[in-house]
Amino acid sequence: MEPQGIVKAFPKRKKVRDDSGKSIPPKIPKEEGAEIPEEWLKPVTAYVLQAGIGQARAEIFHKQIVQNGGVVCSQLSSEVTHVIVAEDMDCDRAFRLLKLNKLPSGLQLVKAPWLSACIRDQKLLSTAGYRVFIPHRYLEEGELQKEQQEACKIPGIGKRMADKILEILESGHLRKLDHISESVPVLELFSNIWGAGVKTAQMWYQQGFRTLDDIRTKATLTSQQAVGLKHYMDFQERMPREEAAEIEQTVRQAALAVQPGLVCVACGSYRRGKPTCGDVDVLVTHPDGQSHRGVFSKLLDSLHRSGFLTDDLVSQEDNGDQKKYLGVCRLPGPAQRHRRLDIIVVPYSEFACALLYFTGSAHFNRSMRALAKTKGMSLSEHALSSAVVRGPGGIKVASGHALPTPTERDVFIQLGLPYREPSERDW
Ligand code: 8DG
Ligand code: CA
Ligand code: CA
Repeated sequence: MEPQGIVKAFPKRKKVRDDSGKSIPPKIPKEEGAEIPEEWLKPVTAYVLQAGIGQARAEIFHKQIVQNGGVVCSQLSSEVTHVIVAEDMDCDRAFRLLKLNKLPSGLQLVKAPWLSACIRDQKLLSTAGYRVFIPHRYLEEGELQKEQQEACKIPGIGKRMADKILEILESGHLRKLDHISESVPVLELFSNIWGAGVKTAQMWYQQGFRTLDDIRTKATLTSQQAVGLKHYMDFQERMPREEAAEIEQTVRQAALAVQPGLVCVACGSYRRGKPTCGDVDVLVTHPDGQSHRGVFSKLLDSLHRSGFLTDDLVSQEDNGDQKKYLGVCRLPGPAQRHRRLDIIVVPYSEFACALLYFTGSAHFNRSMRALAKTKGMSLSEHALSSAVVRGPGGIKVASGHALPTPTERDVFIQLGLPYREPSERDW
């Protein structure tokens, strides 16, 4: 027969509710004489590792454990189920103090706040989130397998991911993320420099840089990043669409002075009707199909000479017949900010597809390209092409011929879609 503890000889006392409806633990009636232990800590045989907890607190823990039915051992033995450690105790130190090489089976290293929470709630709470994370080197082979089994059972979860899941379950967080969460705002700050991506931002972070001043004084910058840093604040801000219209008009006037009859259209968010624009994307073409030639460099020279273009970022002349410039401009007058400006010169035969592409949105373009693919066509900023032959795995084995698309509408028609106004392409 199971030996009956002193608690079991008494009927269980029901929890009572106070005025607020909150359940409160029953008080041990004074008339019952000596303190009668509650049973809920019965499964716990604890050893309190005093380091970092302090003698006074350790004594309170001892008293509470015993009073609630648990057992306290004065040293670590095979009966101990829970070692109570200070909240900031790390695994290496705990193992050193406990003189352990491996974690004995059935033993948990639990942080003191777990015990405090149990005492507060007067019940045995789960140790999840309070356990000290135990790296593999401290686990017995059997324990290790047992721990990994569960997480690895989930389809698609490999050992490395299972380890991370375990760490989160055991300790309540993933140490790798401690570092990441600190670096996130800095990485964001750095990657907002035009020309600096996440990789560069990470490299700078690893080099110990934390502020834009660090970058300015200590980092090695490409010429684009130097421009990006110089205009950091201006580039963070979107411009009102009225300003985008003035920039478009400035480019148009310069273009018409270079070559009469040129068509200049601000695309991107401006054409989609957005109230503010991150930059201005001006598409330039000539309806005679010829006179766009030679315009690119003449137009840029003119805009440089007038002082409208202040910095250059990229001048890409090798995209088929299209020429693309990325740079920085500023409207004349006081208190004007530097703005990002893209100028793209295209042959008239590609105008509709270029207009469609540079109007976006980027997400809309992706959807359109995906749709074209399902119909055996391919859509780019140059053309809508038909009869693309794809082999296994979707690899293009024969390129199609460009379909005539004099207007954006023709692209929609060829794809079997109803026309969408630019303002309806914002997804
Ligand atoms: P914004 O400048 O106001 O922030 O918005 P946007 O005008 O829509 O974006 P953008 O960066 O200036 O790009 C202009 C168009 O270029 C965009 O609407 C669609 C097209 N485009 C794509 N893919 C990509 C891409 O990967 N990056 C960029 N920058 N543009 C792209 O179709
Ligand atoms: Ca834009
Ligand atoms: Ca742009």
